[in-house]
Amino acid sequence: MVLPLVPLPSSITESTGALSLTPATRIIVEQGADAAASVLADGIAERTGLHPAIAVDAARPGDIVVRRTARQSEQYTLRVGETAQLEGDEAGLFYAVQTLRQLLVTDGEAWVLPHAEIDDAPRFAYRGVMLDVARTFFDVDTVKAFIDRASSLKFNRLHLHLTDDQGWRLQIDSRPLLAERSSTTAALGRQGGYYTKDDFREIVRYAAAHHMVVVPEIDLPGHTHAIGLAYPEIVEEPVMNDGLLAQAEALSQPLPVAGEPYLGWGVGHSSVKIHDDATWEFLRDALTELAELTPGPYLHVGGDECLGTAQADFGAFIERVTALTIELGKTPIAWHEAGAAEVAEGTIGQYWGSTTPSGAHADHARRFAERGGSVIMSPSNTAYLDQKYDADFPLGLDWAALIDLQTAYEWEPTAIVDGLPAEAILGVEGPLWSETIETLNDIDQLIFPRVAAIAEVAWSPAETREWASFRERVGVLGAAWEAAGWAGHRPAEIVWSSR
Ligand code: TNX
Repeated sequence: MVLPLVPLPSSITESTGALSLTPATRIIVEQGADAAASVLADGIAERTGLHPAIAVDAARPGDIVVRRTARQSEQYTLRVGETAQLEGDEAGLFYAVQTLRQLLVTDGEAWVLPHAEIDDAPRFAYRGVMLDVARTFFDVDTVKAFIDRASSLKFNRLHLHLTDDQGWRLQIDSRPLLAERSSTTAALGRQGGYYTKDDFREIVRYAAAHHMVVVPEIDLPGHTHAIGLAYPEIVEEPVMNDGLLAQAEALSQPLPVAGEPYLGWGVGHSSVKIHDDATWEFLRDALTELAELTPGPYLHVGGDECLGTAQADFGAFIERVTALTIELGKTPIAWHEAGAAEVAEGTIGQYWGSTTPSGAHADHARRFAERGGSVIMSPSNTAYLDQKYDADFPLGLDWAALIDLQTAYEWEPTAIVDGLPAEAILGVEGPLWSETIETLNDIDQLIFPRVAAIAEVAWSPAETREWASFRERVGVLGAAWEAAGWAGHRPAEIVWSSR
């Protein structure tokens, strides 16, 4: 049977035989590998029901040895023979553990690890998933569940889309009305909510324990209608656009009205007042508190879909907000439209155009590299986790594409924007927008199995990626997801094995 490893490691050498797990199996910890040992013990217990003891001792045949070494970060090796040996730095060991969990197979009676030698390291430094907690608010436990899923596939960035027209989801002490008023609703009249600062710290802590860095986004200057429920003086009157009007009519959704909660999901109608001092006092306060709460290096400042804003005003805003972010000690990230402006040096762009760029999208993406920054690739017709698999799929939108698993898999991040040097591609992210989803089960339906495809694009060497191989591996890995309670979609593209 094929080894169900996703993302595919850089190098695998299989040999015959297998190490059997028994109640006597121990985890031997060497050189401060305690964290990885306990993650491994939990993972084995969850999958097999066995509870290996953790010990500091000489290894005996059948033991699993976890050894921390000063390898390059995120690299690891895994050797399964008479014993199993895991080596890496802290992040590398965490990934070695994820690989070992995927290797666990049952022959009907016992749980075994097939003999193999694996050497592995990621292709891209930034391997992200995004969760939109603005259109639907997801509580801390759901965010943790999302982290469990993503980290098992070696994603290392959790982008939280914390604010949008429908709601503001983070407590800001200097602007208490955001939590009190701007957070109370969500799209389609769903219940709102927000994270207290302690909630947010808990998400950051849990993410870090899973080697994921939180990338918080305050979407600006558009997608800001909700701010106007609390601080109307800094938000412009809504400006309608044809797309919004047509969509509102087709879906019988309300239009945005200043000062009232916006329950539709049309875009492009809102903006903060770009030239007012009060706006910048607000932004300085909010972004300062966010920067203090965020140990990671990035703040995402949005920049998408400002359809009612004059280009010169948009440019002035982006220039100033990216400079402010740097002043606060963080690296700004912005959606690719911001590349039309003089972004601060080092700003990272997030490309969400098509795999065949239209209009000025490619120019915008290149601009980040020209200004000493880099680009995260999230092409909406392959990497968007919120798009439907097929026309009949009950969840998801379809404006970018219908994205089946093969489409989510077969794209190459370096082949999209001509003239963007490969070194300027920081990585890959799969965004999950939440207009049409409400529950963890809905999340699972949209992300599994496609999030595995994005994981492999982000992690595995380009020359080893092959749909036929991925298809087979996912078909076997599905059983492990099911055992974990991750009830994803089961498209007919895959032959799903039952074990
Ligand atoms: C476009 S992608 C948006 C979001 C929507 C999403 C739905 C991007 C930067 N903006 O506001 O939620 O489409 O697919």
